[in-house]
Amino acid sequence: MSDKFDKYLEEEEHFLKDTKKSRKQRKLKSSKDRSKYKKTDIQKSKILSDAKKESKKHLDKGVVLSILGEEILVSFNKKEYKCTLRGILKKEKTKNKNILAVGDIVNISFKNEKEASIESIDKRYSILSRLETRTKKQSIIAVNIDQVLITSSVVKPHLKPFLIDRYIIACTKGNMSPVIIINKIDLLKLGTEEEEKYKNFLKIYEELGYLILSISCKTKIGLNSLLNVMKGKTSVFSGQSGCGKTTLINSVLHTKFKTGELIKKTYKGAHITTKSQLIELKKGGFCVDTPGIKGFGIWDLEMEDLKNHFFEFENFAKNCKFGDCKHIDEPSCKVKEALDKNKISFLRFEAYRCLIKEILEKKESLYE
Ligand SMILES: Nc1nc2c(ncn2[C@@H]2O[C@H](COP(=O)(O)OP(=O)(O)O)[C@@H](O)[C@H]2O)c(=O)[nH]1
Ligand SMILES: [Mg+2]
Ligand SMILES: [Zn+2]
Repeated sequence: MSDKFDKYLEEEEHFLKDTKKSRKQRKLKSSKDRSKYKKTDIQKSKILSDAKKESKKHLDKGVVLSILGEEILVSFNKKEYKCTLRGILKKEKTKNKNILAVGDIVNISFKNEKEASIESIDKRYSILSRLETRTKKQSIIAVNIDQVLITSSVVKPHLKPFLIDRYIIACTKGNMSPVIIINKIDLLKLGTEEEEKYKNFLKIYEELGYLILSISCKTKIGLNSLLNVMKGKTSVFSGQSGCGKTTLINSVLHTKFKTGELIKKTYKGAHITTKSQLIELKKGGFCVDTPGIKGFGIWDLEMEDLKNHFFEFENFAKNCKFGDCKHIDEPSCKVKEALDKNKISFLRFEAYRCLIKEILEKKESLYE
């Protein structure tokens, strides 16, 4: 934190030096002999004068609704303002794309009826992020969120338990609670493989204690439960594109955001939602709609995250022969034994296997 602050300070000083042959500099020159002052003294006095400036300025707290390139929309008192970033934050943003995210609480000063300037950003209490696979960097989806509404569907697109596991891990890591939504249950046909898969999923994940809402926007099943879960909280709808996130929002909030027809061959959504946006609920709370992403990589996935997530393994894992057993091909592994006896679900174990492979491969590639 202090490193970051020093950096800000350096940059601001640089900024002053280069662009503002300002009052400040003239003052510095005209004062008797500043050279005897150490740099730290100058820094201190700068911090003080900045603090004074800040305290004179009246700032209001708003929340970031959306960010599209340079255009930042902030809500204050139920009104929207087009905002720009204060110089120093703007510089920081070119280096760190995640400096500002949807859901950030910002301190703003107004320019006029429609525009304001973001002077500073408050500390975040939760962060939903993912691994940007192309750049291998963290990409923040939204911040200051209470719960992630992990949205999936049946048939179009198919239910993908592995993807849901990934979202749950990201959610716990970022300090939010998960709610699993299975949409389009109107498409389930009795006796089909898809129905079997859905029932199996429900059984396993409900037993593990997750809250699951089965919904159909088409027949309006489960919409009231969803609204109740959303009331008074900040939620983010996240999940594969085409599973009905925007339709769910329109159905419960009576909004008219654009939804996508499915591209028939792949059953993938047409990526109609192009940016994340925060929407205010009339009865209190917010929700965020997010654009579809193809896969979901977990940012900074660690062994500890797997231990926490696959908590039902622990009862068996404590009796494995090796204390650091990864339950893959070690001898006398009690987790594998439990799997063979159906005491651990095959679905969960497979999800675990994929994720641990990811961690091990990443670690290996570090040694190359
Ligand atoms: N059959 C059925 N189709 C749905 C349901 N909910 C959404 N859809 C359709 O699924 C498609 C994708 O919806 P959209 O909300 O754009 O998905 P998003 O990409 O997750 O935001 C649209 O054609 C919707 O009409 C549902 O409950 N049942
Ligand atoms: Mg959408
Ligand atoms: Zn083991």
